[in-house]
Amino acid sequence: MNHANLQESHYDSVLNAAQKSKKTILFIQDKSELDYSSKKQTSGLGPIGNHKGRGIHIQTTLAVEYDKKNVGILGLTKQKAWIRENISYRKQERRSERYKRSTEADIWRESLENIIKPENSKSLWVAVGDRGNDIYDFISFCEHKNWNFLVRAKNNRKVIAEGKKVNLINWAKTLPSEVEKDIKLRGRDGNPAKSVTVQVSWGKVSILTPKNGYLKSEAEELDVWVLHAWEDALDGLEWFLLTNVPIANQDEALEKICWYETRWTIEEYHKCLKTGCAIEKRQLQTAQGLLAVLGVLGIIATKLLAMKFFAREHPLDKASKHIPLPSLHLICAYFTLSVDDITYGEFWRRIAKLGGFIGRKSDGDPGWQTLWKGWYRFLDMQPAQMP
Ligand SMILES: [Mn+2]
Repeated sequence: MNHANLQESHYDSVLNAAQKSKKTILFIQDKSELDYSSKKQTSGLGPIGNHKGRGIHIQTTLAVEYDKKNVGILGLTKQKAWIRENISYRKQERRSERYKRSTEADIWRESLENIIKPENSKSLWVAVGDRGNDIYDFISFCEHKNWNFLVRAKNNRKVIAEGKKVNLINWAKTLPSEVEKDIKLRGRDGNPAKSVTVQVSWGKVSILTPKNGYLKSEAEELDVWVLHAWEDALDGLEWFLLTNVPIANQDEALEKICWYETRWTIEEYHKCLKTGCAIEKRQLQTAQGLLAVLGVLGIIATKLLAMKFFAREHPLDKASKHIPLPSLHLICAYFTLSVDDITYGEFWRRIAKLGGFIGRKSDGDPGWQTLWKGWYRFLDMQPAQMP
């Protein structure tokens, strides 16, 4: 079994759930690297980072149900894992030749290719990505295949705005603020979480086919909206977002920003995969073995992520509504709690306690490591059951 065929049936069931949903579905993509530099005995790995480290590259597409109040994790519709080759083509290869070859930039587009939206579906499907996803070929693909997209702009590309040829970012900066929005920033690198207020403006532009000589497509003009969100502070938050979903008013502009705020779920997924299941600490002889392990753990990470989100958003729901009774009886017997009274939030904290979470008031939410450990202990308590 390899990574791809271990995950295939998971993709199918997630896609099935997305097709049945009536809510907006965000297909959030991002890249990450699994670092095995310290595992000298593992063969078959390739360069990562600045080519000094060794490991595996992954690109994950996470399907998320979105509405104004809640975010529901459905799971993966694609996860690609690959090992970069050691040799550098780039020296001998001409630029035009390089672009003929399938490159890592194509993965953003390829990740959407297996996702088919039924024609009678009334829900909105949107592909969401960060600055790495600001790729002309991706935008053009979305236009031609009727995919909605929302990506953070990186390139100050040539566009036509108000009948004039301008640079996208420069032009977007000239648009006056039309509305304000509060954005919650997660705590990062030891900094606490905080909320900031951003100004929001937007406008319509046409993207021109870049003239770099490598394009597979004919020259075309793609109509998109650019959204500028910025904090009035030195080094404050600033986003330039590109989307082909029309923006006609303030509400529609703010909604796009909410979608982009939801993008951090993919970062949380990769974090869960790395710190929770400690995938980078696995000792295996070959990279092929690691890829197969990723096939399984990559799916388990979506289940933990889904439960963590659910517990955060519905902490007071009765656990008996969502957790199979035999499992609930186990936890309640272990901690001497009442099966009828226990809430989903409490159930979840108890799982974390099994993994070593102490749970004093000052401890905040349990982290990925204790949740993952607790989940495994919990599964061990249930005879002959797999996740
Ligand atoms: Mn990224």
